[in-house]
Amino acid sequence: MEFKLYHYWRSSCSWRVRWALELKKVPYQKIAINLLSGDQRSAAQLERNPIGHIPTIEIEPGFHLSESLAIIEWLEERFPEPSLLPRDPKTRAVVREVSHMIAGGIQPLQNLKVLAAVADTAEGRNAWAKKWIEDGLTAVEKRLAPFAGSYSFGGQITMADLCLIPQVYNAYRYGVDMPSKPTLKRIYDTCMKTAECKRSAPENQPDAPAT
Ligand SMILES: N[C@@H](CCC(=O)N[C@@H](CS)C(=O)NCC(=O)O)C(=O)O
Repeated sequence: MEFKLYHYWRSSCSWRVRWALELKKVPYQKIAINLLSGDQRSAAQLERNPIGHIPTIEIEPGFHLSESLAIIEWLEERFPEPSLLPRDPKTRAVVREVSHMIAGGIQPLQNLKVLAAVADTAEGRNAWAKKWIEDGLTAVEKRLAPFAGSYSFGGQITMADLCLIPQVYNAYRYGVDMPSKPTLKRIYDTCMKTAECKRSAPENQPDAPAT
């Protein structure tokens, strides 16, 4: 049976999971949940994920899993190759640390429902998102510098890259200064050239608006 991924083209959390599925060559079907229309709060999506977020994956009829890092960890256990975690236990733990810094400490602050609650104007929402992405990525730059190679952790694409690249993509959207984060910028440029990253990128999703 093919997995069903409930996602949105521009959702950074969805991109993490799409990229993992591409890397592990797992076939899946994409079902668009339009965040701007509020589809994440439809009765059907709340049934799948009561907090009203995407991504959600259906791994067998009636069995859904949400939270991108839980989905990626499940994929890692179910489809171990290529691995998205290094073998060394300490480095493995730091991969998880950086993934959670982004998934727990940066992305939630720019969620649509948070932006709507913190400011009434697009200008105010953009300034808030930019401030917290800037703050968070400055910390990630510092934390990753000693570990980084072509990717966040040496020469292996890990779960940390799956979190980082969509976050840097959003940093560009909000006008965050990236030249001051040379490690992150280098990793972003390298990853964006890989086939799986490109295939899972927002603009290449069927629900992305035609340009
Ligand atoms: N911690 C969750 C966060 C999921 C999340 O915040 N998803 C966003 C899109 S990236 C969303 O559904 N937002 C809906 C909203 O703000 O109403 C994960 O990693 O999957």
